[in-house]
Amino acid sequence: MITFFNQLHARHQGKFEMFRGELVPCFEVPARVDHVLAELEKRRLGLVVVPEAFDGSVLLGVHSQRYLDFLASAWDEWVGLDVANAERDALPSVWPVRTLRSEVLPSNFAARMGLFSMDAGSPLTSGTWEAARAGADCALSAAVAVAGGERAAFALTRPPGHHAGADFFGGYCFLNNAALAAQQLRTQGFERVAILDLDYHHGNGTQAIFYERADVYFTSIHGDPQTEYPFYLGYADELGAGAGRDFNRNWPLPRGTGFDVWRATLQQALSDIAKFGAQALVVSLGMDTFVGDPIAGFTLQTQDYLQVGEDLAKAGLPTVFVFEGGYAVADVVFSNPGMSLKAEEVENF
Ligand code: SP5
Ligand code: ZN
Repeated sequence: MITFFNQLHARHQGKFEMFRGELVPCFEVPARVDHVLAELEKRRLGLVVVPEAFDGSVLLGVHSQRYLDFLASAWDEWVGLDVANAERDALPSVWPVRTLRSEVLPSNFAARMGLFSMDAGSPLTSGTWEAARAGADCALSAAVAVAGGERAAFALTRPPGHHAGADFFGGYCFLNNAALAAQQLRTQGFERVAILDLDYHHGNGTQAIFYERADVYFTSIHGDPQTEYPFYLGYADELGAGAGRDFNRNWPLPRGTGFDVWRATLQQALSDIAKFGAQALVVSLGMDTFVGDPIAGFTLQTQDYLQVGEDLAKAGLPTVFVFEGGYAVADVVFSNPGMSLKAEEVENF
């Protein structure tokens, strides 16, 4: 399997996120993908390639112009407010919730930070835009490779993407890499594309982007949003709308769910993907389902991921894997012979 990786990911390096009234060190750190890369190279598990740089207009297939304009200029604006900001991450602190207007574009920077975000856990840093663009390039390149005949391609990216919507960031995500990959597959001739989101957290951004479309089926297995982030989306009654009715399916599972139940759910999701008639698959590959993950609540073990890989391979579809969450930094290591995945037993995070 070919892997796309760009070292520019490390340009996004948040310091703190808001948690229970204080700023705590970020969980989403550059070391996450560096560990995976080191293991891929050690085991010689296929080519690791730097992606081509795509034109910014490709992002408009998924994101709004005003959101992209904001992201591109946000850091300069932040430092423009106060040169001392160069040493600080930018975090939002005010949001246009119900009854407030979101179609107006305020000139105030803090107001736009809130307009274009969903939480205070996703710091915007000097290199966020550069890293996110490089990540999107990885996802797009993986889709191009699969469209060109590769059976599977892996976008080893960060920051992750599946919480990012058409016009907002959050959940550590800025550009929706899985959505961009799916859209690219559509553009290159696959009529029906399925997205299978295996991250512990519901992929609210991806769901919303395709919610009214029948050509991209979205399904997600995740911690029940009654208790788990992102809380406000990911319930079982979200089935799609308009032309997209019945092309969205969620599988919320309680915190503490183990592999037997999780795998039975995966079989159901894969069966629905087959019924949909998918011609290509995008897997939002969050590894925060691992038992040792510091911010999640499922209990999958290292050896379980080998079976996950087998189950996915049996689906028999050209597949783009896009890395999402997974915060047990030293444990989240993959082997990918023919798409199987493995989290290596190393010391606890
Ligand atoms: C891509 C992805 O996995 N995003 C997850 C975003 C989760 N954000 C909320 C994290 C809450 C952190 N809780 C810390 C608990 C420490 N004991
Ligand atoms: Zn996650």
